[in-house]
Amino acid sequence: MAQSQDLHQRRLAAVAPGVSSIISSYVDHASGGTLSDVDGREWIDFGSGIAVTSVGNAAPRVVQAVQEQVARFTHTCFMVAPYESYVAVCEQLNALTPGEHAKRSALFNSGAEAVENAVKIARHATGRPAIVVFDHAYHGRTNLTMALTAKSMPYKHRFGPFAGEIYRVPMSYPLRDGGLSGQAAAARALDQIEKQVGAANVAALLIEPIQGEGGFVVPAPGFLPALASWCTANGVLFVADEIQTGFCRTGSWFASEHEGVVPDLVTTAKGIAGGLPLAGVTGRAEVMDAIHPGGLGGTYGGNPVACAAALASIATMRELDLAAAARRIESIMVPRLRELEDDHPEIAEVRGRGAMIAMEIVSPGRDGAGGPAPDPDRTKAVAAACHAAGLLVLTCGTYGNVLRFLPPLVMDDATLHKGLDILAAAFA
Ligand code: PLZ
Repeated sequence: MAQSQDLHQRRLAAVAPGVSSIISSYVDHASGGTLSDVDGREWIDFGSGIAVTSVGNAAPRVVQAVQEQVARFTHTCFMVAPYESYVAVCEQLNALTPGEHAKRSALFNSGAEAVENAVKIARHATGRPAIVVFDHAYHGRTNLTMALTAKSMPYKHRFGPFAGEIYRVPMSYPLRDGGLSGQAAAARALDQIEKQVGAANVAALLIEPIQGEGGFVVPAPGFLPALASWCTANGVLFVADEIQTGFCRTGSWFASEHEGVVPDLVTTAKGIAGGLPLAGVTGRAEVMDAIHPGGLGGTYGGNPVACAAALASIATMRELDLAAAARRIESIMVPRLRELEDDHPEIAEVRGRGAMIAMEIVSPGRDGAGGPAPDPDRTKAVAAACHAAGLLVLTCGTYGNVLRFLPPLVMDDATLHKGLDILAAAFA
């Protein structure tokens, strides 16, 4: 820890404390499933930099593409002088996102920026003001996306006032809603929208097909299709925020596919570019074409180095079939986590899909809403024990009581098992 400790002292003097880190070791280099810190210690990576390095860290193809691009040109601004790779990334997005209809895409820098632009596009194209979001949602930290995000601490606390015309309705959360069916949970949400907002005022319904920061909440089957068909019937755009779930993470290119849902707009980021900052909005051609030239953009959106990394990442996903790799990770991880669940009553549920798997930790008794009482302290303690033993895990959830696992999709089975051994020991 010697070098990390020195770096930490420099950090305390130089870096704003509002930006915090999960571990206090400083990274030197990283690869397909491990991070190595400046003191020579190796960490098994069950976080992928929050679902970003799906193709691995410093993935060979990405490294080569970035090196070639950075030597050709680093930036022109696509709005000033365009280049092929931006167009090629949009072609890939249009081909890979759900639905066979004509599509167009636009590129940005971060997930929050993509979500902001999806809202701009939806409002402009429909001429309506209201955006509907869900309990436990996470969509970013900018002013508009803070309004869309549900959780106050740490994301919104004293950062308001927030943007208007955002309405929040109940999510389908089987562990905490008495196991409502997808149809019943959708009816509950839609009834609120109709009574409290009015369908004719709604531009878009924005939802993560599996919620990320909110707790890896997998809605009951039928919930997403019921919402999507209500949207179609009411001229409301169904916007899938696939920023965390997209690009093979859940065992298919996009999580919407598991329920046969075809969104009108899709936001992407994270896994798209192997760690370089890139994000996209992809949508029906008639929706995207509604925006006047010059209405969308930004200096860096679709930067050529990030686009080169995205094309190499997507090629890697195809070549190595990383959707199948995510399903293989699920088939190894879930049975082992269920064994733990059998031995530890504090594990209320193992859930998720592909390489996006979580465990919700509770204590005996019920919370105010009648669900199992969340145990954020034990969750933190298990995560800390994992970190002490060299396994990097993340927590999430509105109640801070969910341990989540997001390994790179290229992680080999031996490393995966080693990580799960550390987790089991941490529970013991
Ligand atoms: N939408 C579904 O998961 C980012 C953020 C962690 P940015 N999630 C990790 C944190 O504490 O800041 C995310 C997401 C979904 C949007 C975003 C926002 O993406 O690239 O972080 O802006």
